[in-house]
Amino acid sequence: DHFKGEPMRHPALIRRAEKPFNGETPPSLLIEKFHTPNDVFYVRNHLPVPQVDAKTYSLEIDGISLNEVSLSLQDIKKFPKVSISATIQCGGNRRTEMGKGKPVAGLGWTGGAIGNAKWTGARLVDVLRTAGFKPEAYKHPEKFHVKFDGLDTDQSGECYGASVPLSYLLDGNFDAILAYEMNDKPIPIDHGFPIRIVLPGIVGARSVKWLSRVSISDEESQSPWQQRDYKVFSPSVSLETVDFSAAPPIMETPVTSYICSHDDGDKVKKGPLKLQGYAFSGGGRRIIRVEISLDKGKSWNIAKISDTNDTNLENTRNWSWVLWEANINIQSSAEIWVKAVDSGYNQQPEDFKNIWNYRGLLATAYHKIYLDVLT
Ligand code: MTE
Ligand code: MO
Repeated sequence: DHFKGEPMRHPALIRRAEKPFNGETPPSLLIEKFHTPNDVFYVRNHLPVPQVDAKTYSLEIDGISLNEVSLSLQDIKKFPKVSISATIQCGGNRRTEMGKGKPVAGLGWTGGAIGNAKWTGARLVDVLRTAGFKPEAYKHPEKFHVKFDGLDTDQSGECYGASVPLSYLLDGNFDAILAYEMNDKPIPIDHGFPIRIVLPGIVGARSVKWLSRVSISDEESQSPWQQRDYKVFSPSVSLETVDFSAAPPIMETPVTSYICSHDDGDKVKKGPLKLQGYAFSGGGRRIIRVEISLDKGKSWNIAKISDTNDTNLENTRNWSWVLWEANINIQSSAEIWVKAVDSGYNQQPEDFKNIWNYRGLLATAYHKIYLDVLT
């Protein structure tokens, strides 16, 4: 059994698959804290969890214009210690809603395949410098890719892998962290112990856990999660007709928002009601506004959004979600809509119709729930 060494999981996680393990955070727990507690942070594994011994762990660095270097966990801890606050979200978050109109393929996540944490470790660029990394060595950075391999492998020995264009790393406002702490504790096994790369503002699939190798290459990672999954195609493309080379892998993610305090179909009392949830946008864009409608968009209430409170951390951009709350007055049963606006003035689509894709990825339409008012 390739799964016999799996860690214990918190009973509150909503289990979506067992082998490999996948569990989402109940939305009601997401709104309790700005930093999601480690033990209830969603888990998205594609393969069995690898057994890693921190004493013998080593990270290999190699590739174009780099010297081959091998670093122990102790070596990595000697680099300047940096902490950032960043949200990680699965590309499949909210897939269930997209699948309501027309079925989609993939794990049935509701809105809990997302979490926000304080990540602490070494900056990737600092570590790469020990392998001789010099930005000037790459004349056309968009032609190079930074590839990440995990220690988790399938039965044929193929590991989980992902890559990002080198241009992300050369951007001085991008915080790529080789994290060994999550919320001030060693990274839990399920989240990549002893080292995971955290690539903030980018779809969760690229933040490789149990990191074994970083390379600079003139091609993308050839892993199926880079080449086939985690790409978004036109609504008219199906698994039968898809040309995987026709779309790039998802990187920065679009603006989204979610109501966490209530479920679709909940019964509530007539009168004042507090709604709560989260909103997030990728690429380091801030959430500037969250709006609630009780009348299908005829009028909107502005929600109060949390301070992202990152002043003690070393974020170069806003990589974290906001938690929001809105005090409404509900007089009769209604559909409640939420939408968010980010600092690029991007807004969510009103419904899933024209963003539907057969894998159910980037399901970022307005979140709509029906509340039944007791009379
Ligand atoms: N890294 C490895 N090595 N193996 C994986 O299966 N899953 C990816 C990413 N990194 C994965 C991985 C995906 S799709 C997501 S959404 C995030 O990890 C989930 O991170 P989490 O389990 O810490 O929440
Ligand atoms: Mo994911």
